[in-house]
Amino acid sequence: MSLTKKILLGMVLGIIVGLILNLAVPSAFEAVNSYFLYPLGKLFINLIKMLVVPIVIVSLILGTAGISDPKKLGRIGFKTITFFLATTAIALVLAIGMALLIKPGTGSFQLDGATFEAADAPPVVDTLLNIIPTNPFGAMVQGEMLQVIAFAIIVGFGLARLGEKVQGIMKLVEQANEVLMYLVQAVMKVAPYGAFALIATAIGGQGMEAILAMGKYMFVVLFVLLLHLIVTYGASVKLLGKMNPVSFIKGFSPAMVVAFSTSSSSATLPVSMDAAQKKLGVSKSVSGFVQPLGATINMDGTAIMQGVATIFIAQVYGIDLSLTQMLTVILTATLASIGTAGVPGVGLIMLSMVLTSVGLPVEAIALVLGVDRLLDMCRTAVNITGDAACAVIVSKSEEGEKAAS
Ligand code: DAS
Repeated sequence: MSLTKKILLGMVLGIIVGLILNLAVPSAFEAVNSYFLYPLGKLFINLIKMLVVPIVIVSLILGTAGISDPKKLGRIGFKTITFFLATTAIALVLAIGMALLIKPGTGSFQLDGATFEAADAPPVVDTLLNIIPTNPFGAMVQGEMLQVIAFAIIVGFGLARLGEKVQGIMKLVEQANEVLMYLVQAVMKVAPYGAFALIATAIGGQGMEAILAMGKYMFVVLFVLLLHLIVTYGASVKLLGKMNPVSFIKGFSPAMVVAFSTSSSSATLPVSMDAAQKKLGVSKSVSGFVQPLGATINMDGTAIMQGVATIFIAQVYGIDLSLTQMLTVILTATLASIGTAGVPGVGLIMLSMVLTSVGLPVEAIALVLGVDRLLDMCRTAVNITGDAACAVIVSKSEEGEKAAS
């Protein structure tokens, strides 16, 4: 049985066990969760988090070093960042628009309105300058992903320029990459069991009634995720990547399932790069640059959750956000999704930054916390699909550049 099928089977069993624990023997949930489900899920998540920083560093150094021509690196970098920012902005406009239209936060459950002071945003110049790490090893230890990315790209650029002189280091990085790919495959063997435990905990702990109570909120997030996948990525892959959107999704689906089960864009990186190169015809150099970068800085699915959650929470508090505040949500959610690694649950942590920026209480995250595990799985699959769509488009356009030159 393929890994994909094993993961899906693990999830179905997790849902069944979660429902049994919640409906038939709720008294047993605490014990079963404490001694079995939680440790199994936590083991799986920790194994993934352990690999994230090394994967991002090694993949990006190799990807950048694989583009020897600085002009080509500049061209690919510009196209990549432009696509990432444009699709994240579209994702947020869709999210906020649908949340305002469907109003998931209005209805029986309302809290008293509250006014909170919005935190002052750090000056933009400092934020940009801080991307260059004064201590790259400190950045790795702290998991400062933007600084880790900057360091990896700069090292990769240096390796590309020095070429033959640094063959030894290149060989070392390539072998480090082999080790990491092996370790990811080994961790993926735990994925079916991890997916089982995580879903059983989510459903066993929250129960279907809580999940249904959050039904409207979940519906809006899932609807916009699907809309973004089909319309934004489908249209861009067809029009700019000259690829049939159905073939795109079918070819990339194995990576989407792994992203769904791991809730980690970075841990799925080896599978998503393999799928992009072997099934979608993306060149190794473009895939090696675009996808590791995207796994960290491009999270459209996360931005969608943050956009909907912010409007949902404002509605629950009976607060009407002004147009300026909505624009602030778009800017903050875009910035928030750039700076963190693709690991489970980061979207919810970054949501606090978005809520603070528009003066909403951070404690309100508790309203969406219970269903976030399920939504994280879905939005992570969308996050990596956006990276793959970008890789297809950039790879296709680079073919055009090569033909023209
Ligand atoms: N789990 C994150 C990722 O890996 C997304 C999120 O937490 O929103 O992309």
